[in-house]
Amino acid sequence: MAKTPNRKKPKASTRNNRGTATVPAKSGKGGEIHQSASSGAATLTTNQGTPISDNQNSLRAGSRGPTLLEDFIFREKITHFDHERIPERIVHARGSGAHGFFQPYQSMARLTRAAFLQDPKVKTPVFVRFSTVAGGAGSGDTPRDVRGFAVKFYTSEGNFDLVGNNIPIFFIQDAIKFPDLVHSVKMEPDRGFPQAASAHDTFWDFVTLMPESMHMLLWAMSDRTLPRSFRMMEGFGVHTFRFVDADGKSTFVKFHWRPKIGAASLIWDESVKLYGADPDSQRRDLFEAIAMGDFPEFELSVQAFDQKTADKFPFDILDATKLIPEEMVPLQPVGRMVLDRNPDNFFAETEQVAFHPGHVVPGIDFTDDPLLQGRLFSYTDTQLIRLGGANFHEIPVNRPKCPMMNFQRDGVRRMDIPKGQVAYEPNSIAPEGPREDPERGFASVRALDPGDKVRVRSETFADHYSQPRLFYRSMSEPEQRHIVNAFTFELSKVSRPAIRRRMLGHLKLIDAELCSRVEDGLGMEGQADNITPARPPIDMKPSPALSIILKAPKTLEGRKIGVLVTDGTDPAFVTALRTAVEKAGARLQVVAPKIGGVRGKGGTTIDADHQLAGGPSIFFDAVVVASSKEGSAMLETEAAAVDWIRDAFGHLKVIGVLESGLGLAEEAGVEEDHGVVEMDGSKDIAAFITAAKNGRVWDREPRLRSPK
Ligand code: HDE
Repeated sequence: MAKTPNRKKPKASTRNNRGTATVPAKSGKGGEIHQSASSGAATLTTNQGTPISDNQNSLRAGSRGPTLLEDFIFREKITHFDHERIPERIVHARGSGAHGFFQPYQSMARLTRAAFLQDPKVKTPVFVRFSTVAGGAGSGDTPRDVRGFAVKFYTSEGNFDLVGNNIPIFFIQDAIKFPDLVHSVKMEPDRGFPQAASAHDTFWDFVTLMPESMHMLLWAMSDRTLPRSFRMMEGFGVHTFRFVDADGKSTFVKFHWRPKIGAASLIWDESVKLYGADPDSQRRDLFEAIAMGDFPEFELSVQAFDQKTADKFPFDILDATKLIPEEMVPLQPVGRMVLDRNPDNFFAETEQVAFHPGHVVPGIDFTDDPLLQGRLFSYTDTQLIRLGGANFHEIPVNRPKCPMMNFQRDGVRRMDIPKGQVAYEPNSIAPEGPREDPERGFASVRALDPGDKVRVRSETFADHYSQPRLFYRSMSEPEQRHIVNAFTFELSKVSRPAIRRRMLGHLKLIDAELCSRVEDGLGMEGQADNITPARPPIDMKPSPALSIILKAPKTLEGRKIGVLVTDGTDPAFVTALRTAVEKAGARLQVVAPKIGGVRGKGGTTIDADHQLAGGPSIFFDAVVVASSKEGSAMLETEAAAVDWIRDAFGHLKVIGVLESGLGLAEEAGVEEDHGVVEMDGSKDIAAFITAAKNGRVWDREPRLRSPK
């Protein structure tokens, strides 16, 4: 039997009674933590038993250069990881898709030769898949999680996939850490839970040992991971890419998507309740909006800059844990995407769509970001196992809509039937067959500056604290409160105090006030670890553009309003309310004690969209209590009705209350503030609409929950 290297038991002294191992560690050049097998821990090996010297860095040409194909350790690890789940996606398993089109505002020829960005008259078909990351395909839609924002452009020169997220940065700097990250956040392997949640020991154990993840953790604990709907979130390409013009000149670009109706988020208590009340809320929202003709629309912009500009930044543009504040490089609008058709079949399209950051077209190219370089390997590989073989490009949703011809042949589930005697090139037998096209063909930017073959993180990646500090300090007061709350909640679910102390130590480096607020929330004042940063943080100028609340438009477009009715409610009021709500671009839904509707004043039936217990106020952005006097009295002893109003108030929503419903509202604990609009019939509908356009009543929040 082969001898397993180093199977010694860890020394007793390396494990404390809380189960947190104190494994010896030292910092790499980029500030990443290396835990070593000295002092009795087992040696990490490949599946062939080869000892691994560095599990933090892939092999690359120079510390900032591209990853080398030779890296059998990285490839084995990633390949194994890619094949771990059949057939759901290992990450982003739960997603929702939509068809649509993209149209540029003007020609972008000065920056790129990409065919689909040349002519404002040309509409390019797209398929989009929005997703959560951590949960399985059957999990719910509203955990605290990053959202995927993947767009396939079927251009006239091939498919371009912009496989992004709703957060502009990422947890890790090197793709070799991705399997570790995902394993830490997924269900813990011995117990099979928690599903779709980061609030558990293994996630926080891992990320607190990865200082590079601090910036992403700040975003993950912010409102960004609780989007109100897929239609109301921003999207980002994350990595620095390149645009390449017709002369071969390249410009760095960062891709941004902005929702036309503005970004908006849920609040935590609401998302928890929504998870139970409607686990499909975001899938349903997207599907219904498109089915009703209220087409989601997003604007694509780029931040474009050259090497000289990049050299001036206090961070490395190849480091995916950093963003470029818009105040430093403004957004240039490129065009708009409209999602106007639901998939015909969820499995055939949404489940089988195969995105890949390596699907690029002439005019768009990569940089040497080590995260992007790793992704360029991973995505084809994962489709091979998920979609069963090399012919996944023939599945209708993946098939390019431009001519596609080459001499690749056969394989499992080949659909095309290629004709002719020739399956190679060059040939002299089939002169009409496809050949190279030096003019139109894809040409990689010649930017290679190969250094030594090293497994080293670039020193320019070592600042892990300045940008989380920038992010925290750029938030509005309510958003800062939510970040404090989220850290407090998540760390309270971590059973090992040592891990909590480690996270507090990182927070202290990010912002002392943030740290003490979280310490206070945990009841762990003064317990933050002392952590020495690889590089001391610097103060960057706050970027208000990073806040959702500070740039929220005053609008009801795409929102939903709920009205609570009972027998005796005035149908004319409901009709007038519907007209005003629809005029503001929103939808009105009627909630009644019974799904059969109510007998309104004068005997007219008012139809219901929801029965009370099945239509909680969590479904709506603002609500109106239009119960009659008798109806209100009856509902005062009905928990679902009291909760309906209490939750709307607790979730900081604007509440319109007809005089006849005031008693019920009081019973539910509603207190006067500028978000509670008392209504004396239809004449006050305009005042309600104006208040509701302002969105949530943020200054109500400190009255209701900590931190005050
Ligand atoms: Fe992905 N990622 N990823 N990812 N990713 C996948 O590909 C991977 C990363 C993103 O709706 C997988 O087809 C590695 C960053 C989206 O179908 C897999 C690394 C960003 C989607 C994979 C990353 C993303 C995926 C799983 C570290 C934002 C869903 C199924 C280098 C820019 C696309 C699949 C859809 C899916 C690998 C990091 C976005 C396993 C190795 C950073 C939106 O190939």
